[in-house]
Amino acid sequence: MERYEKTFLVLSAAVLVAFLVALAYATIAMHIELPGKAGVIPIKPGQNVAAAVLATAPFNHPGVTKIGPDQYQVAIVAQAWTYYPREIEVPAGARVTFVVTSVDVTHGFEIPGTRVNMMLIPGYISKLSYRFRKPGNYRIICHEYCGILHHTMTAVLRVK
Ligand SMILES: [Cu+2]
Repeated sequence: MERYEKTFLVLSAAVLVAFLVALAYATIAMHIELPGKAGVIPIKPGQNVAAAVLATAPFNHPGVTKIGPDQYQVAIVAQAWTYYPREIEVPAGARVTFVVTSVDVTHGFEIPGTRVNMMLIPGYISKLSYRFRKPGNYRIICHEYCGILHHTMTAVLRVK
């Protein structure tokens, strides 16, 4: 075997092992994973995803709901190239649980400067809780390329 061939094989194997370690670290240590079974929109045979999403609570009435003392649920529907609703208001310091889904293609849901960062897959429900301690306007952005107007896909979260 050529010396270079051997080096190439060893390097290839090392890169593969490095990727597997990174994948294991992301799933086991950082808990980055796809939404589980609990977060699926029930779709009837012949029904399209958009109709199913809009017929399923809480997405039939998206928006902010007080679910407990100092706890709020924010239901959001993502669609190329906007979010419903586009303006959300929550009190500072409260625990905010985002329940988000997409009606068409894969979208993103990120609030820069926080750990709020989810992928929205059509028919799946993405859920994440966060406490906004600092009042201000937070921009919600789509960070999964979703078409020609992807860069315009934003919403505003006002923390008062
Ligand atoms: Cu996008």
